Amino acid sequence: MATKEELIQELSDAVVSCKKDAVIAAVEKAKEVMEPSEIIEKGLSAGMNQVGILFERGKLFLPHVMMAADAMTAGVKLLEAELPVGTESKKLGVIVNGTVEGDVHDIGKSIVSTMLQSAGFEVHDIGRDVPIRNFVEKAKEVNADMIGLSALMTTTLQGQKEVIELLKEEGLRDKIKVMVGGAPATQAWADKIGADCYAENASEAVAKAKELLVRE
Ligand code: B12
Repeated sequence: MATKEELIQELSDAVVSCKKDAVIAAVEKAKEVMEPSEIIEKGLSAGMNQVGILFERGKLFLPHVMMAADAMTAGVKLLEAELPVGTESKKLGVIVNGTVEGDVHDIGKSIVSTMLQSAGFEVHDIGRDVPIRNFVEKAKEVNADMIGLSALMTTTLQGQKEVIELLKEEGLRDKIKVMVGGAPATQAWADKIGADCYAENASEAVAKAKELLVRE
């Protein structure tokens, strides 16, 4: 029987190998002893980060990154069915979540949506490369308590600030909280643009959303 550390390594290696079959096999094995959120965060995401490092160093090329992304997505899809369905009779809050304009990275954003949903929030995932105005329009349409903004590139981070500015212009800033995330985002950035919170990963996003939206 493999140890947890070995399973985590296998999950990560499977993503780096860019092979969907290897990822699915590793997830099936890990499911027996690990929680889905742990498989995603400690195993699959670690592998994807490794892919990012190899890409940066010129050791992997874009087609490989795309294959690794596909393989990771297949693993996450397999686990979605295992995540608890939000069982609260009353939803914890309504959240609109998406990746800002100009940015097609959506793996992390989708994990955040899935985890928030399974924690009991009503989540409206509006996808990737989403125009600034659409975040605000969707939030109005569904009467959102919070907007989640993902950005994976330094060049698209600015979009998070623009959504906050548009909320202010529309007089909605006091009613709608804003949570930012994505690899280049930091707590310092969140403070600078006046976001209500920053979360480094999906588990932290759930904890922070609860802190901000759930009142006993
Ligand atoms: C996979 C990947 C891709 C895939 C994306 C597939 C997809 N469907 O998402 C593809 C191949 C399409 C791609 C394309 C490009 N990519 Co790319 N990509 C990556 C890579 C390797 C991994 C990203 C990832 O999925 N990580 C795994 C997930 C689980 O982690 P995550 O996204 O960080 O999400 C977690 C947290 O950040 C957080 N989080 C995420 N979103 C949110 C939202 C909220 C509200 C909260 C609270 C938290 C939160 O929680 C998540 C779960 O724990 C990164 C490298 C890296 N280190 O990030 C580069 C990277 C982001 N890409 C990069 C680049 C340059 C590009 C391209 C421009 C390449 C090109 N020359 O065409 C294009 C971008 C096109 C565009 N307009 O967007 C650069 C960005 C550099 C920069 N300027 O900052 C990076 C950093 C690589 C590098 N070092 O050069 N890419």
